[in-house]
Amino acid sequence: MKIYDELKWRGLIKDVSSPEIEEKLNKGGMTFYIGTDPTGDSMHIGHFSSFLISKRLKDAGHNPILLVGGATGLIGDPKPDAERAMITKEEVEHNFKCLKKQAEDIFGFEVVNNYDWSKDINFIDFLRDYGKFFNVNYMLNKDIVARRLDTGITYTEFSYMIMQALDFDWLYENKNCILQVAGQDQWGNITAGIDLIRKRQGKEAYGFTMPLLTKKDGTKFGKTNGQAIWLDREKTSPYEMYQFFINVEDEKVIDYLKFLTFLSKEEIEELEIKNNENPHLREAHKKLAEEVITFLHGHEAYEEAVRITESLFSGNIKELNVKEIENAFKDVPNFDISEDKNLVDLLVEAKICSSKREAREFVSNNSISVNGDKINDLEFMVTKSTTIGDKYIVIRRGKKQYYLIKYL
Ligand code: 383
Repeated sequence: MKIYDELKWRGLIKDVSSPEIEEKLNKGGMTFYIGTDPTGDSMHIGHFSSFLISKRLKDAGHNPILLVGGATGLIGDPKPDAERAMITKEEVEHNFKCLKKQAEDIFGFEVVNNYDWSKDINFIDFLRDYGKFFNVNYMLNKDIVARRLDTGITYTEFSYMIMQALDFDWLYENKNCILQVAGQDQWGNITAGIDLIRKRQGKEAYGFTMPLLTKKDGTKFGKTNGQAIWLDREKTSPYEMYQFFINVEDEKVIDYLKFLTFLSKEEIEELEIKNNENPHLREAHKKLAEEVITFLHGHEAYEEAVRITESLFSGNIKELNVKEIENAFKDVPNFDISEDKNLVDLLVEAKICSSKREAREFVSNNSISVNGDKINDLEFMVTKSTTIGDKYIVIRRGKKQYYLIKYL
């Protein structure tokens, strides 16, 4: 399949600046760029779905540049709802370093910083050399600015599109970069760049956007309990990522496979049939988790995530090592002990039960398990030898309420 048809089939084309893009994409040989701002110290799944385009286009014979916006990060791309809080220069610098490393590690491409060419432009030159090409009326009509007029937008954020346009203009002139790619929220900024290049250099540049990934109800994809799914494994462990993908909506899993993996049309169509016929087997979900986690963190991390999941499911918690326990129970309530304890007392002290009476009841009812084993002995002692790896005791109350006890 030609690259343009493949991108279309995957649902990765939203707006295109010109019908010529199809032919240009299929031909290969274009230098293109995609950018991100250092507003945080890690990218998340939303960034990932767009940045993957760099690999897809590279495989089709184009030449990628990844931009991390050390300059634009200091200004802030206007959001539709409200002005951003300004972040400190130190923070932008720190985030920049993290994102640059992350982008290089994950995608393996050259990363450029727009601070390098923006920092020395003085205010007077800026207004003379760039400001003159921007009609205020044109700027006011850009979707994102228009949406902010009622609630207000500062001059700082209003100027953002000029900075991004200036980047495209600079990359065109200095790196022969003729295409910019991004998520659909960037359409206004991309067209601002194309227009600037046309006016200032008299050249034709191109751009296209991809749709944002959404859930069934149209809201943004990529969060659990309000928390983003980060690409940094210290922030979202491979196990957490596995849980996230295993639980995505059946109706959307095929879309996510198209967006987030390199599986072929045939492979995805086969998974689609399996998903329709036997959704409870979750084969499409499992493959999605496998592909993304292996791409980001390697095969070992993926296998560890599966092992944790299976151990929790079967109750074989003792099979897990200390690291896996820490991973699996990162977010459950925890409690430290430094001496042997009667289980009933521990259940009360660790607030797993609200009273001794309740604790005894739970234990007698077979509702408490320690490291996966049901304990119904009211005299049971939790000791060092109960621990996994000399450190942890996992208590489960009822079907799935977990608590982590650390024996200091
Ligand atoms: C800055 C300077 C440029 C080109 C791009 C930029 C960043 C851009 C932006 N991008 C988003 C971000 O940084 O704000 N103004 O979080 C997101 N991107 C990508 C994609 C996306 C966009 O990093 O749609 C989601 O991930 O384009 O929201 O010269």
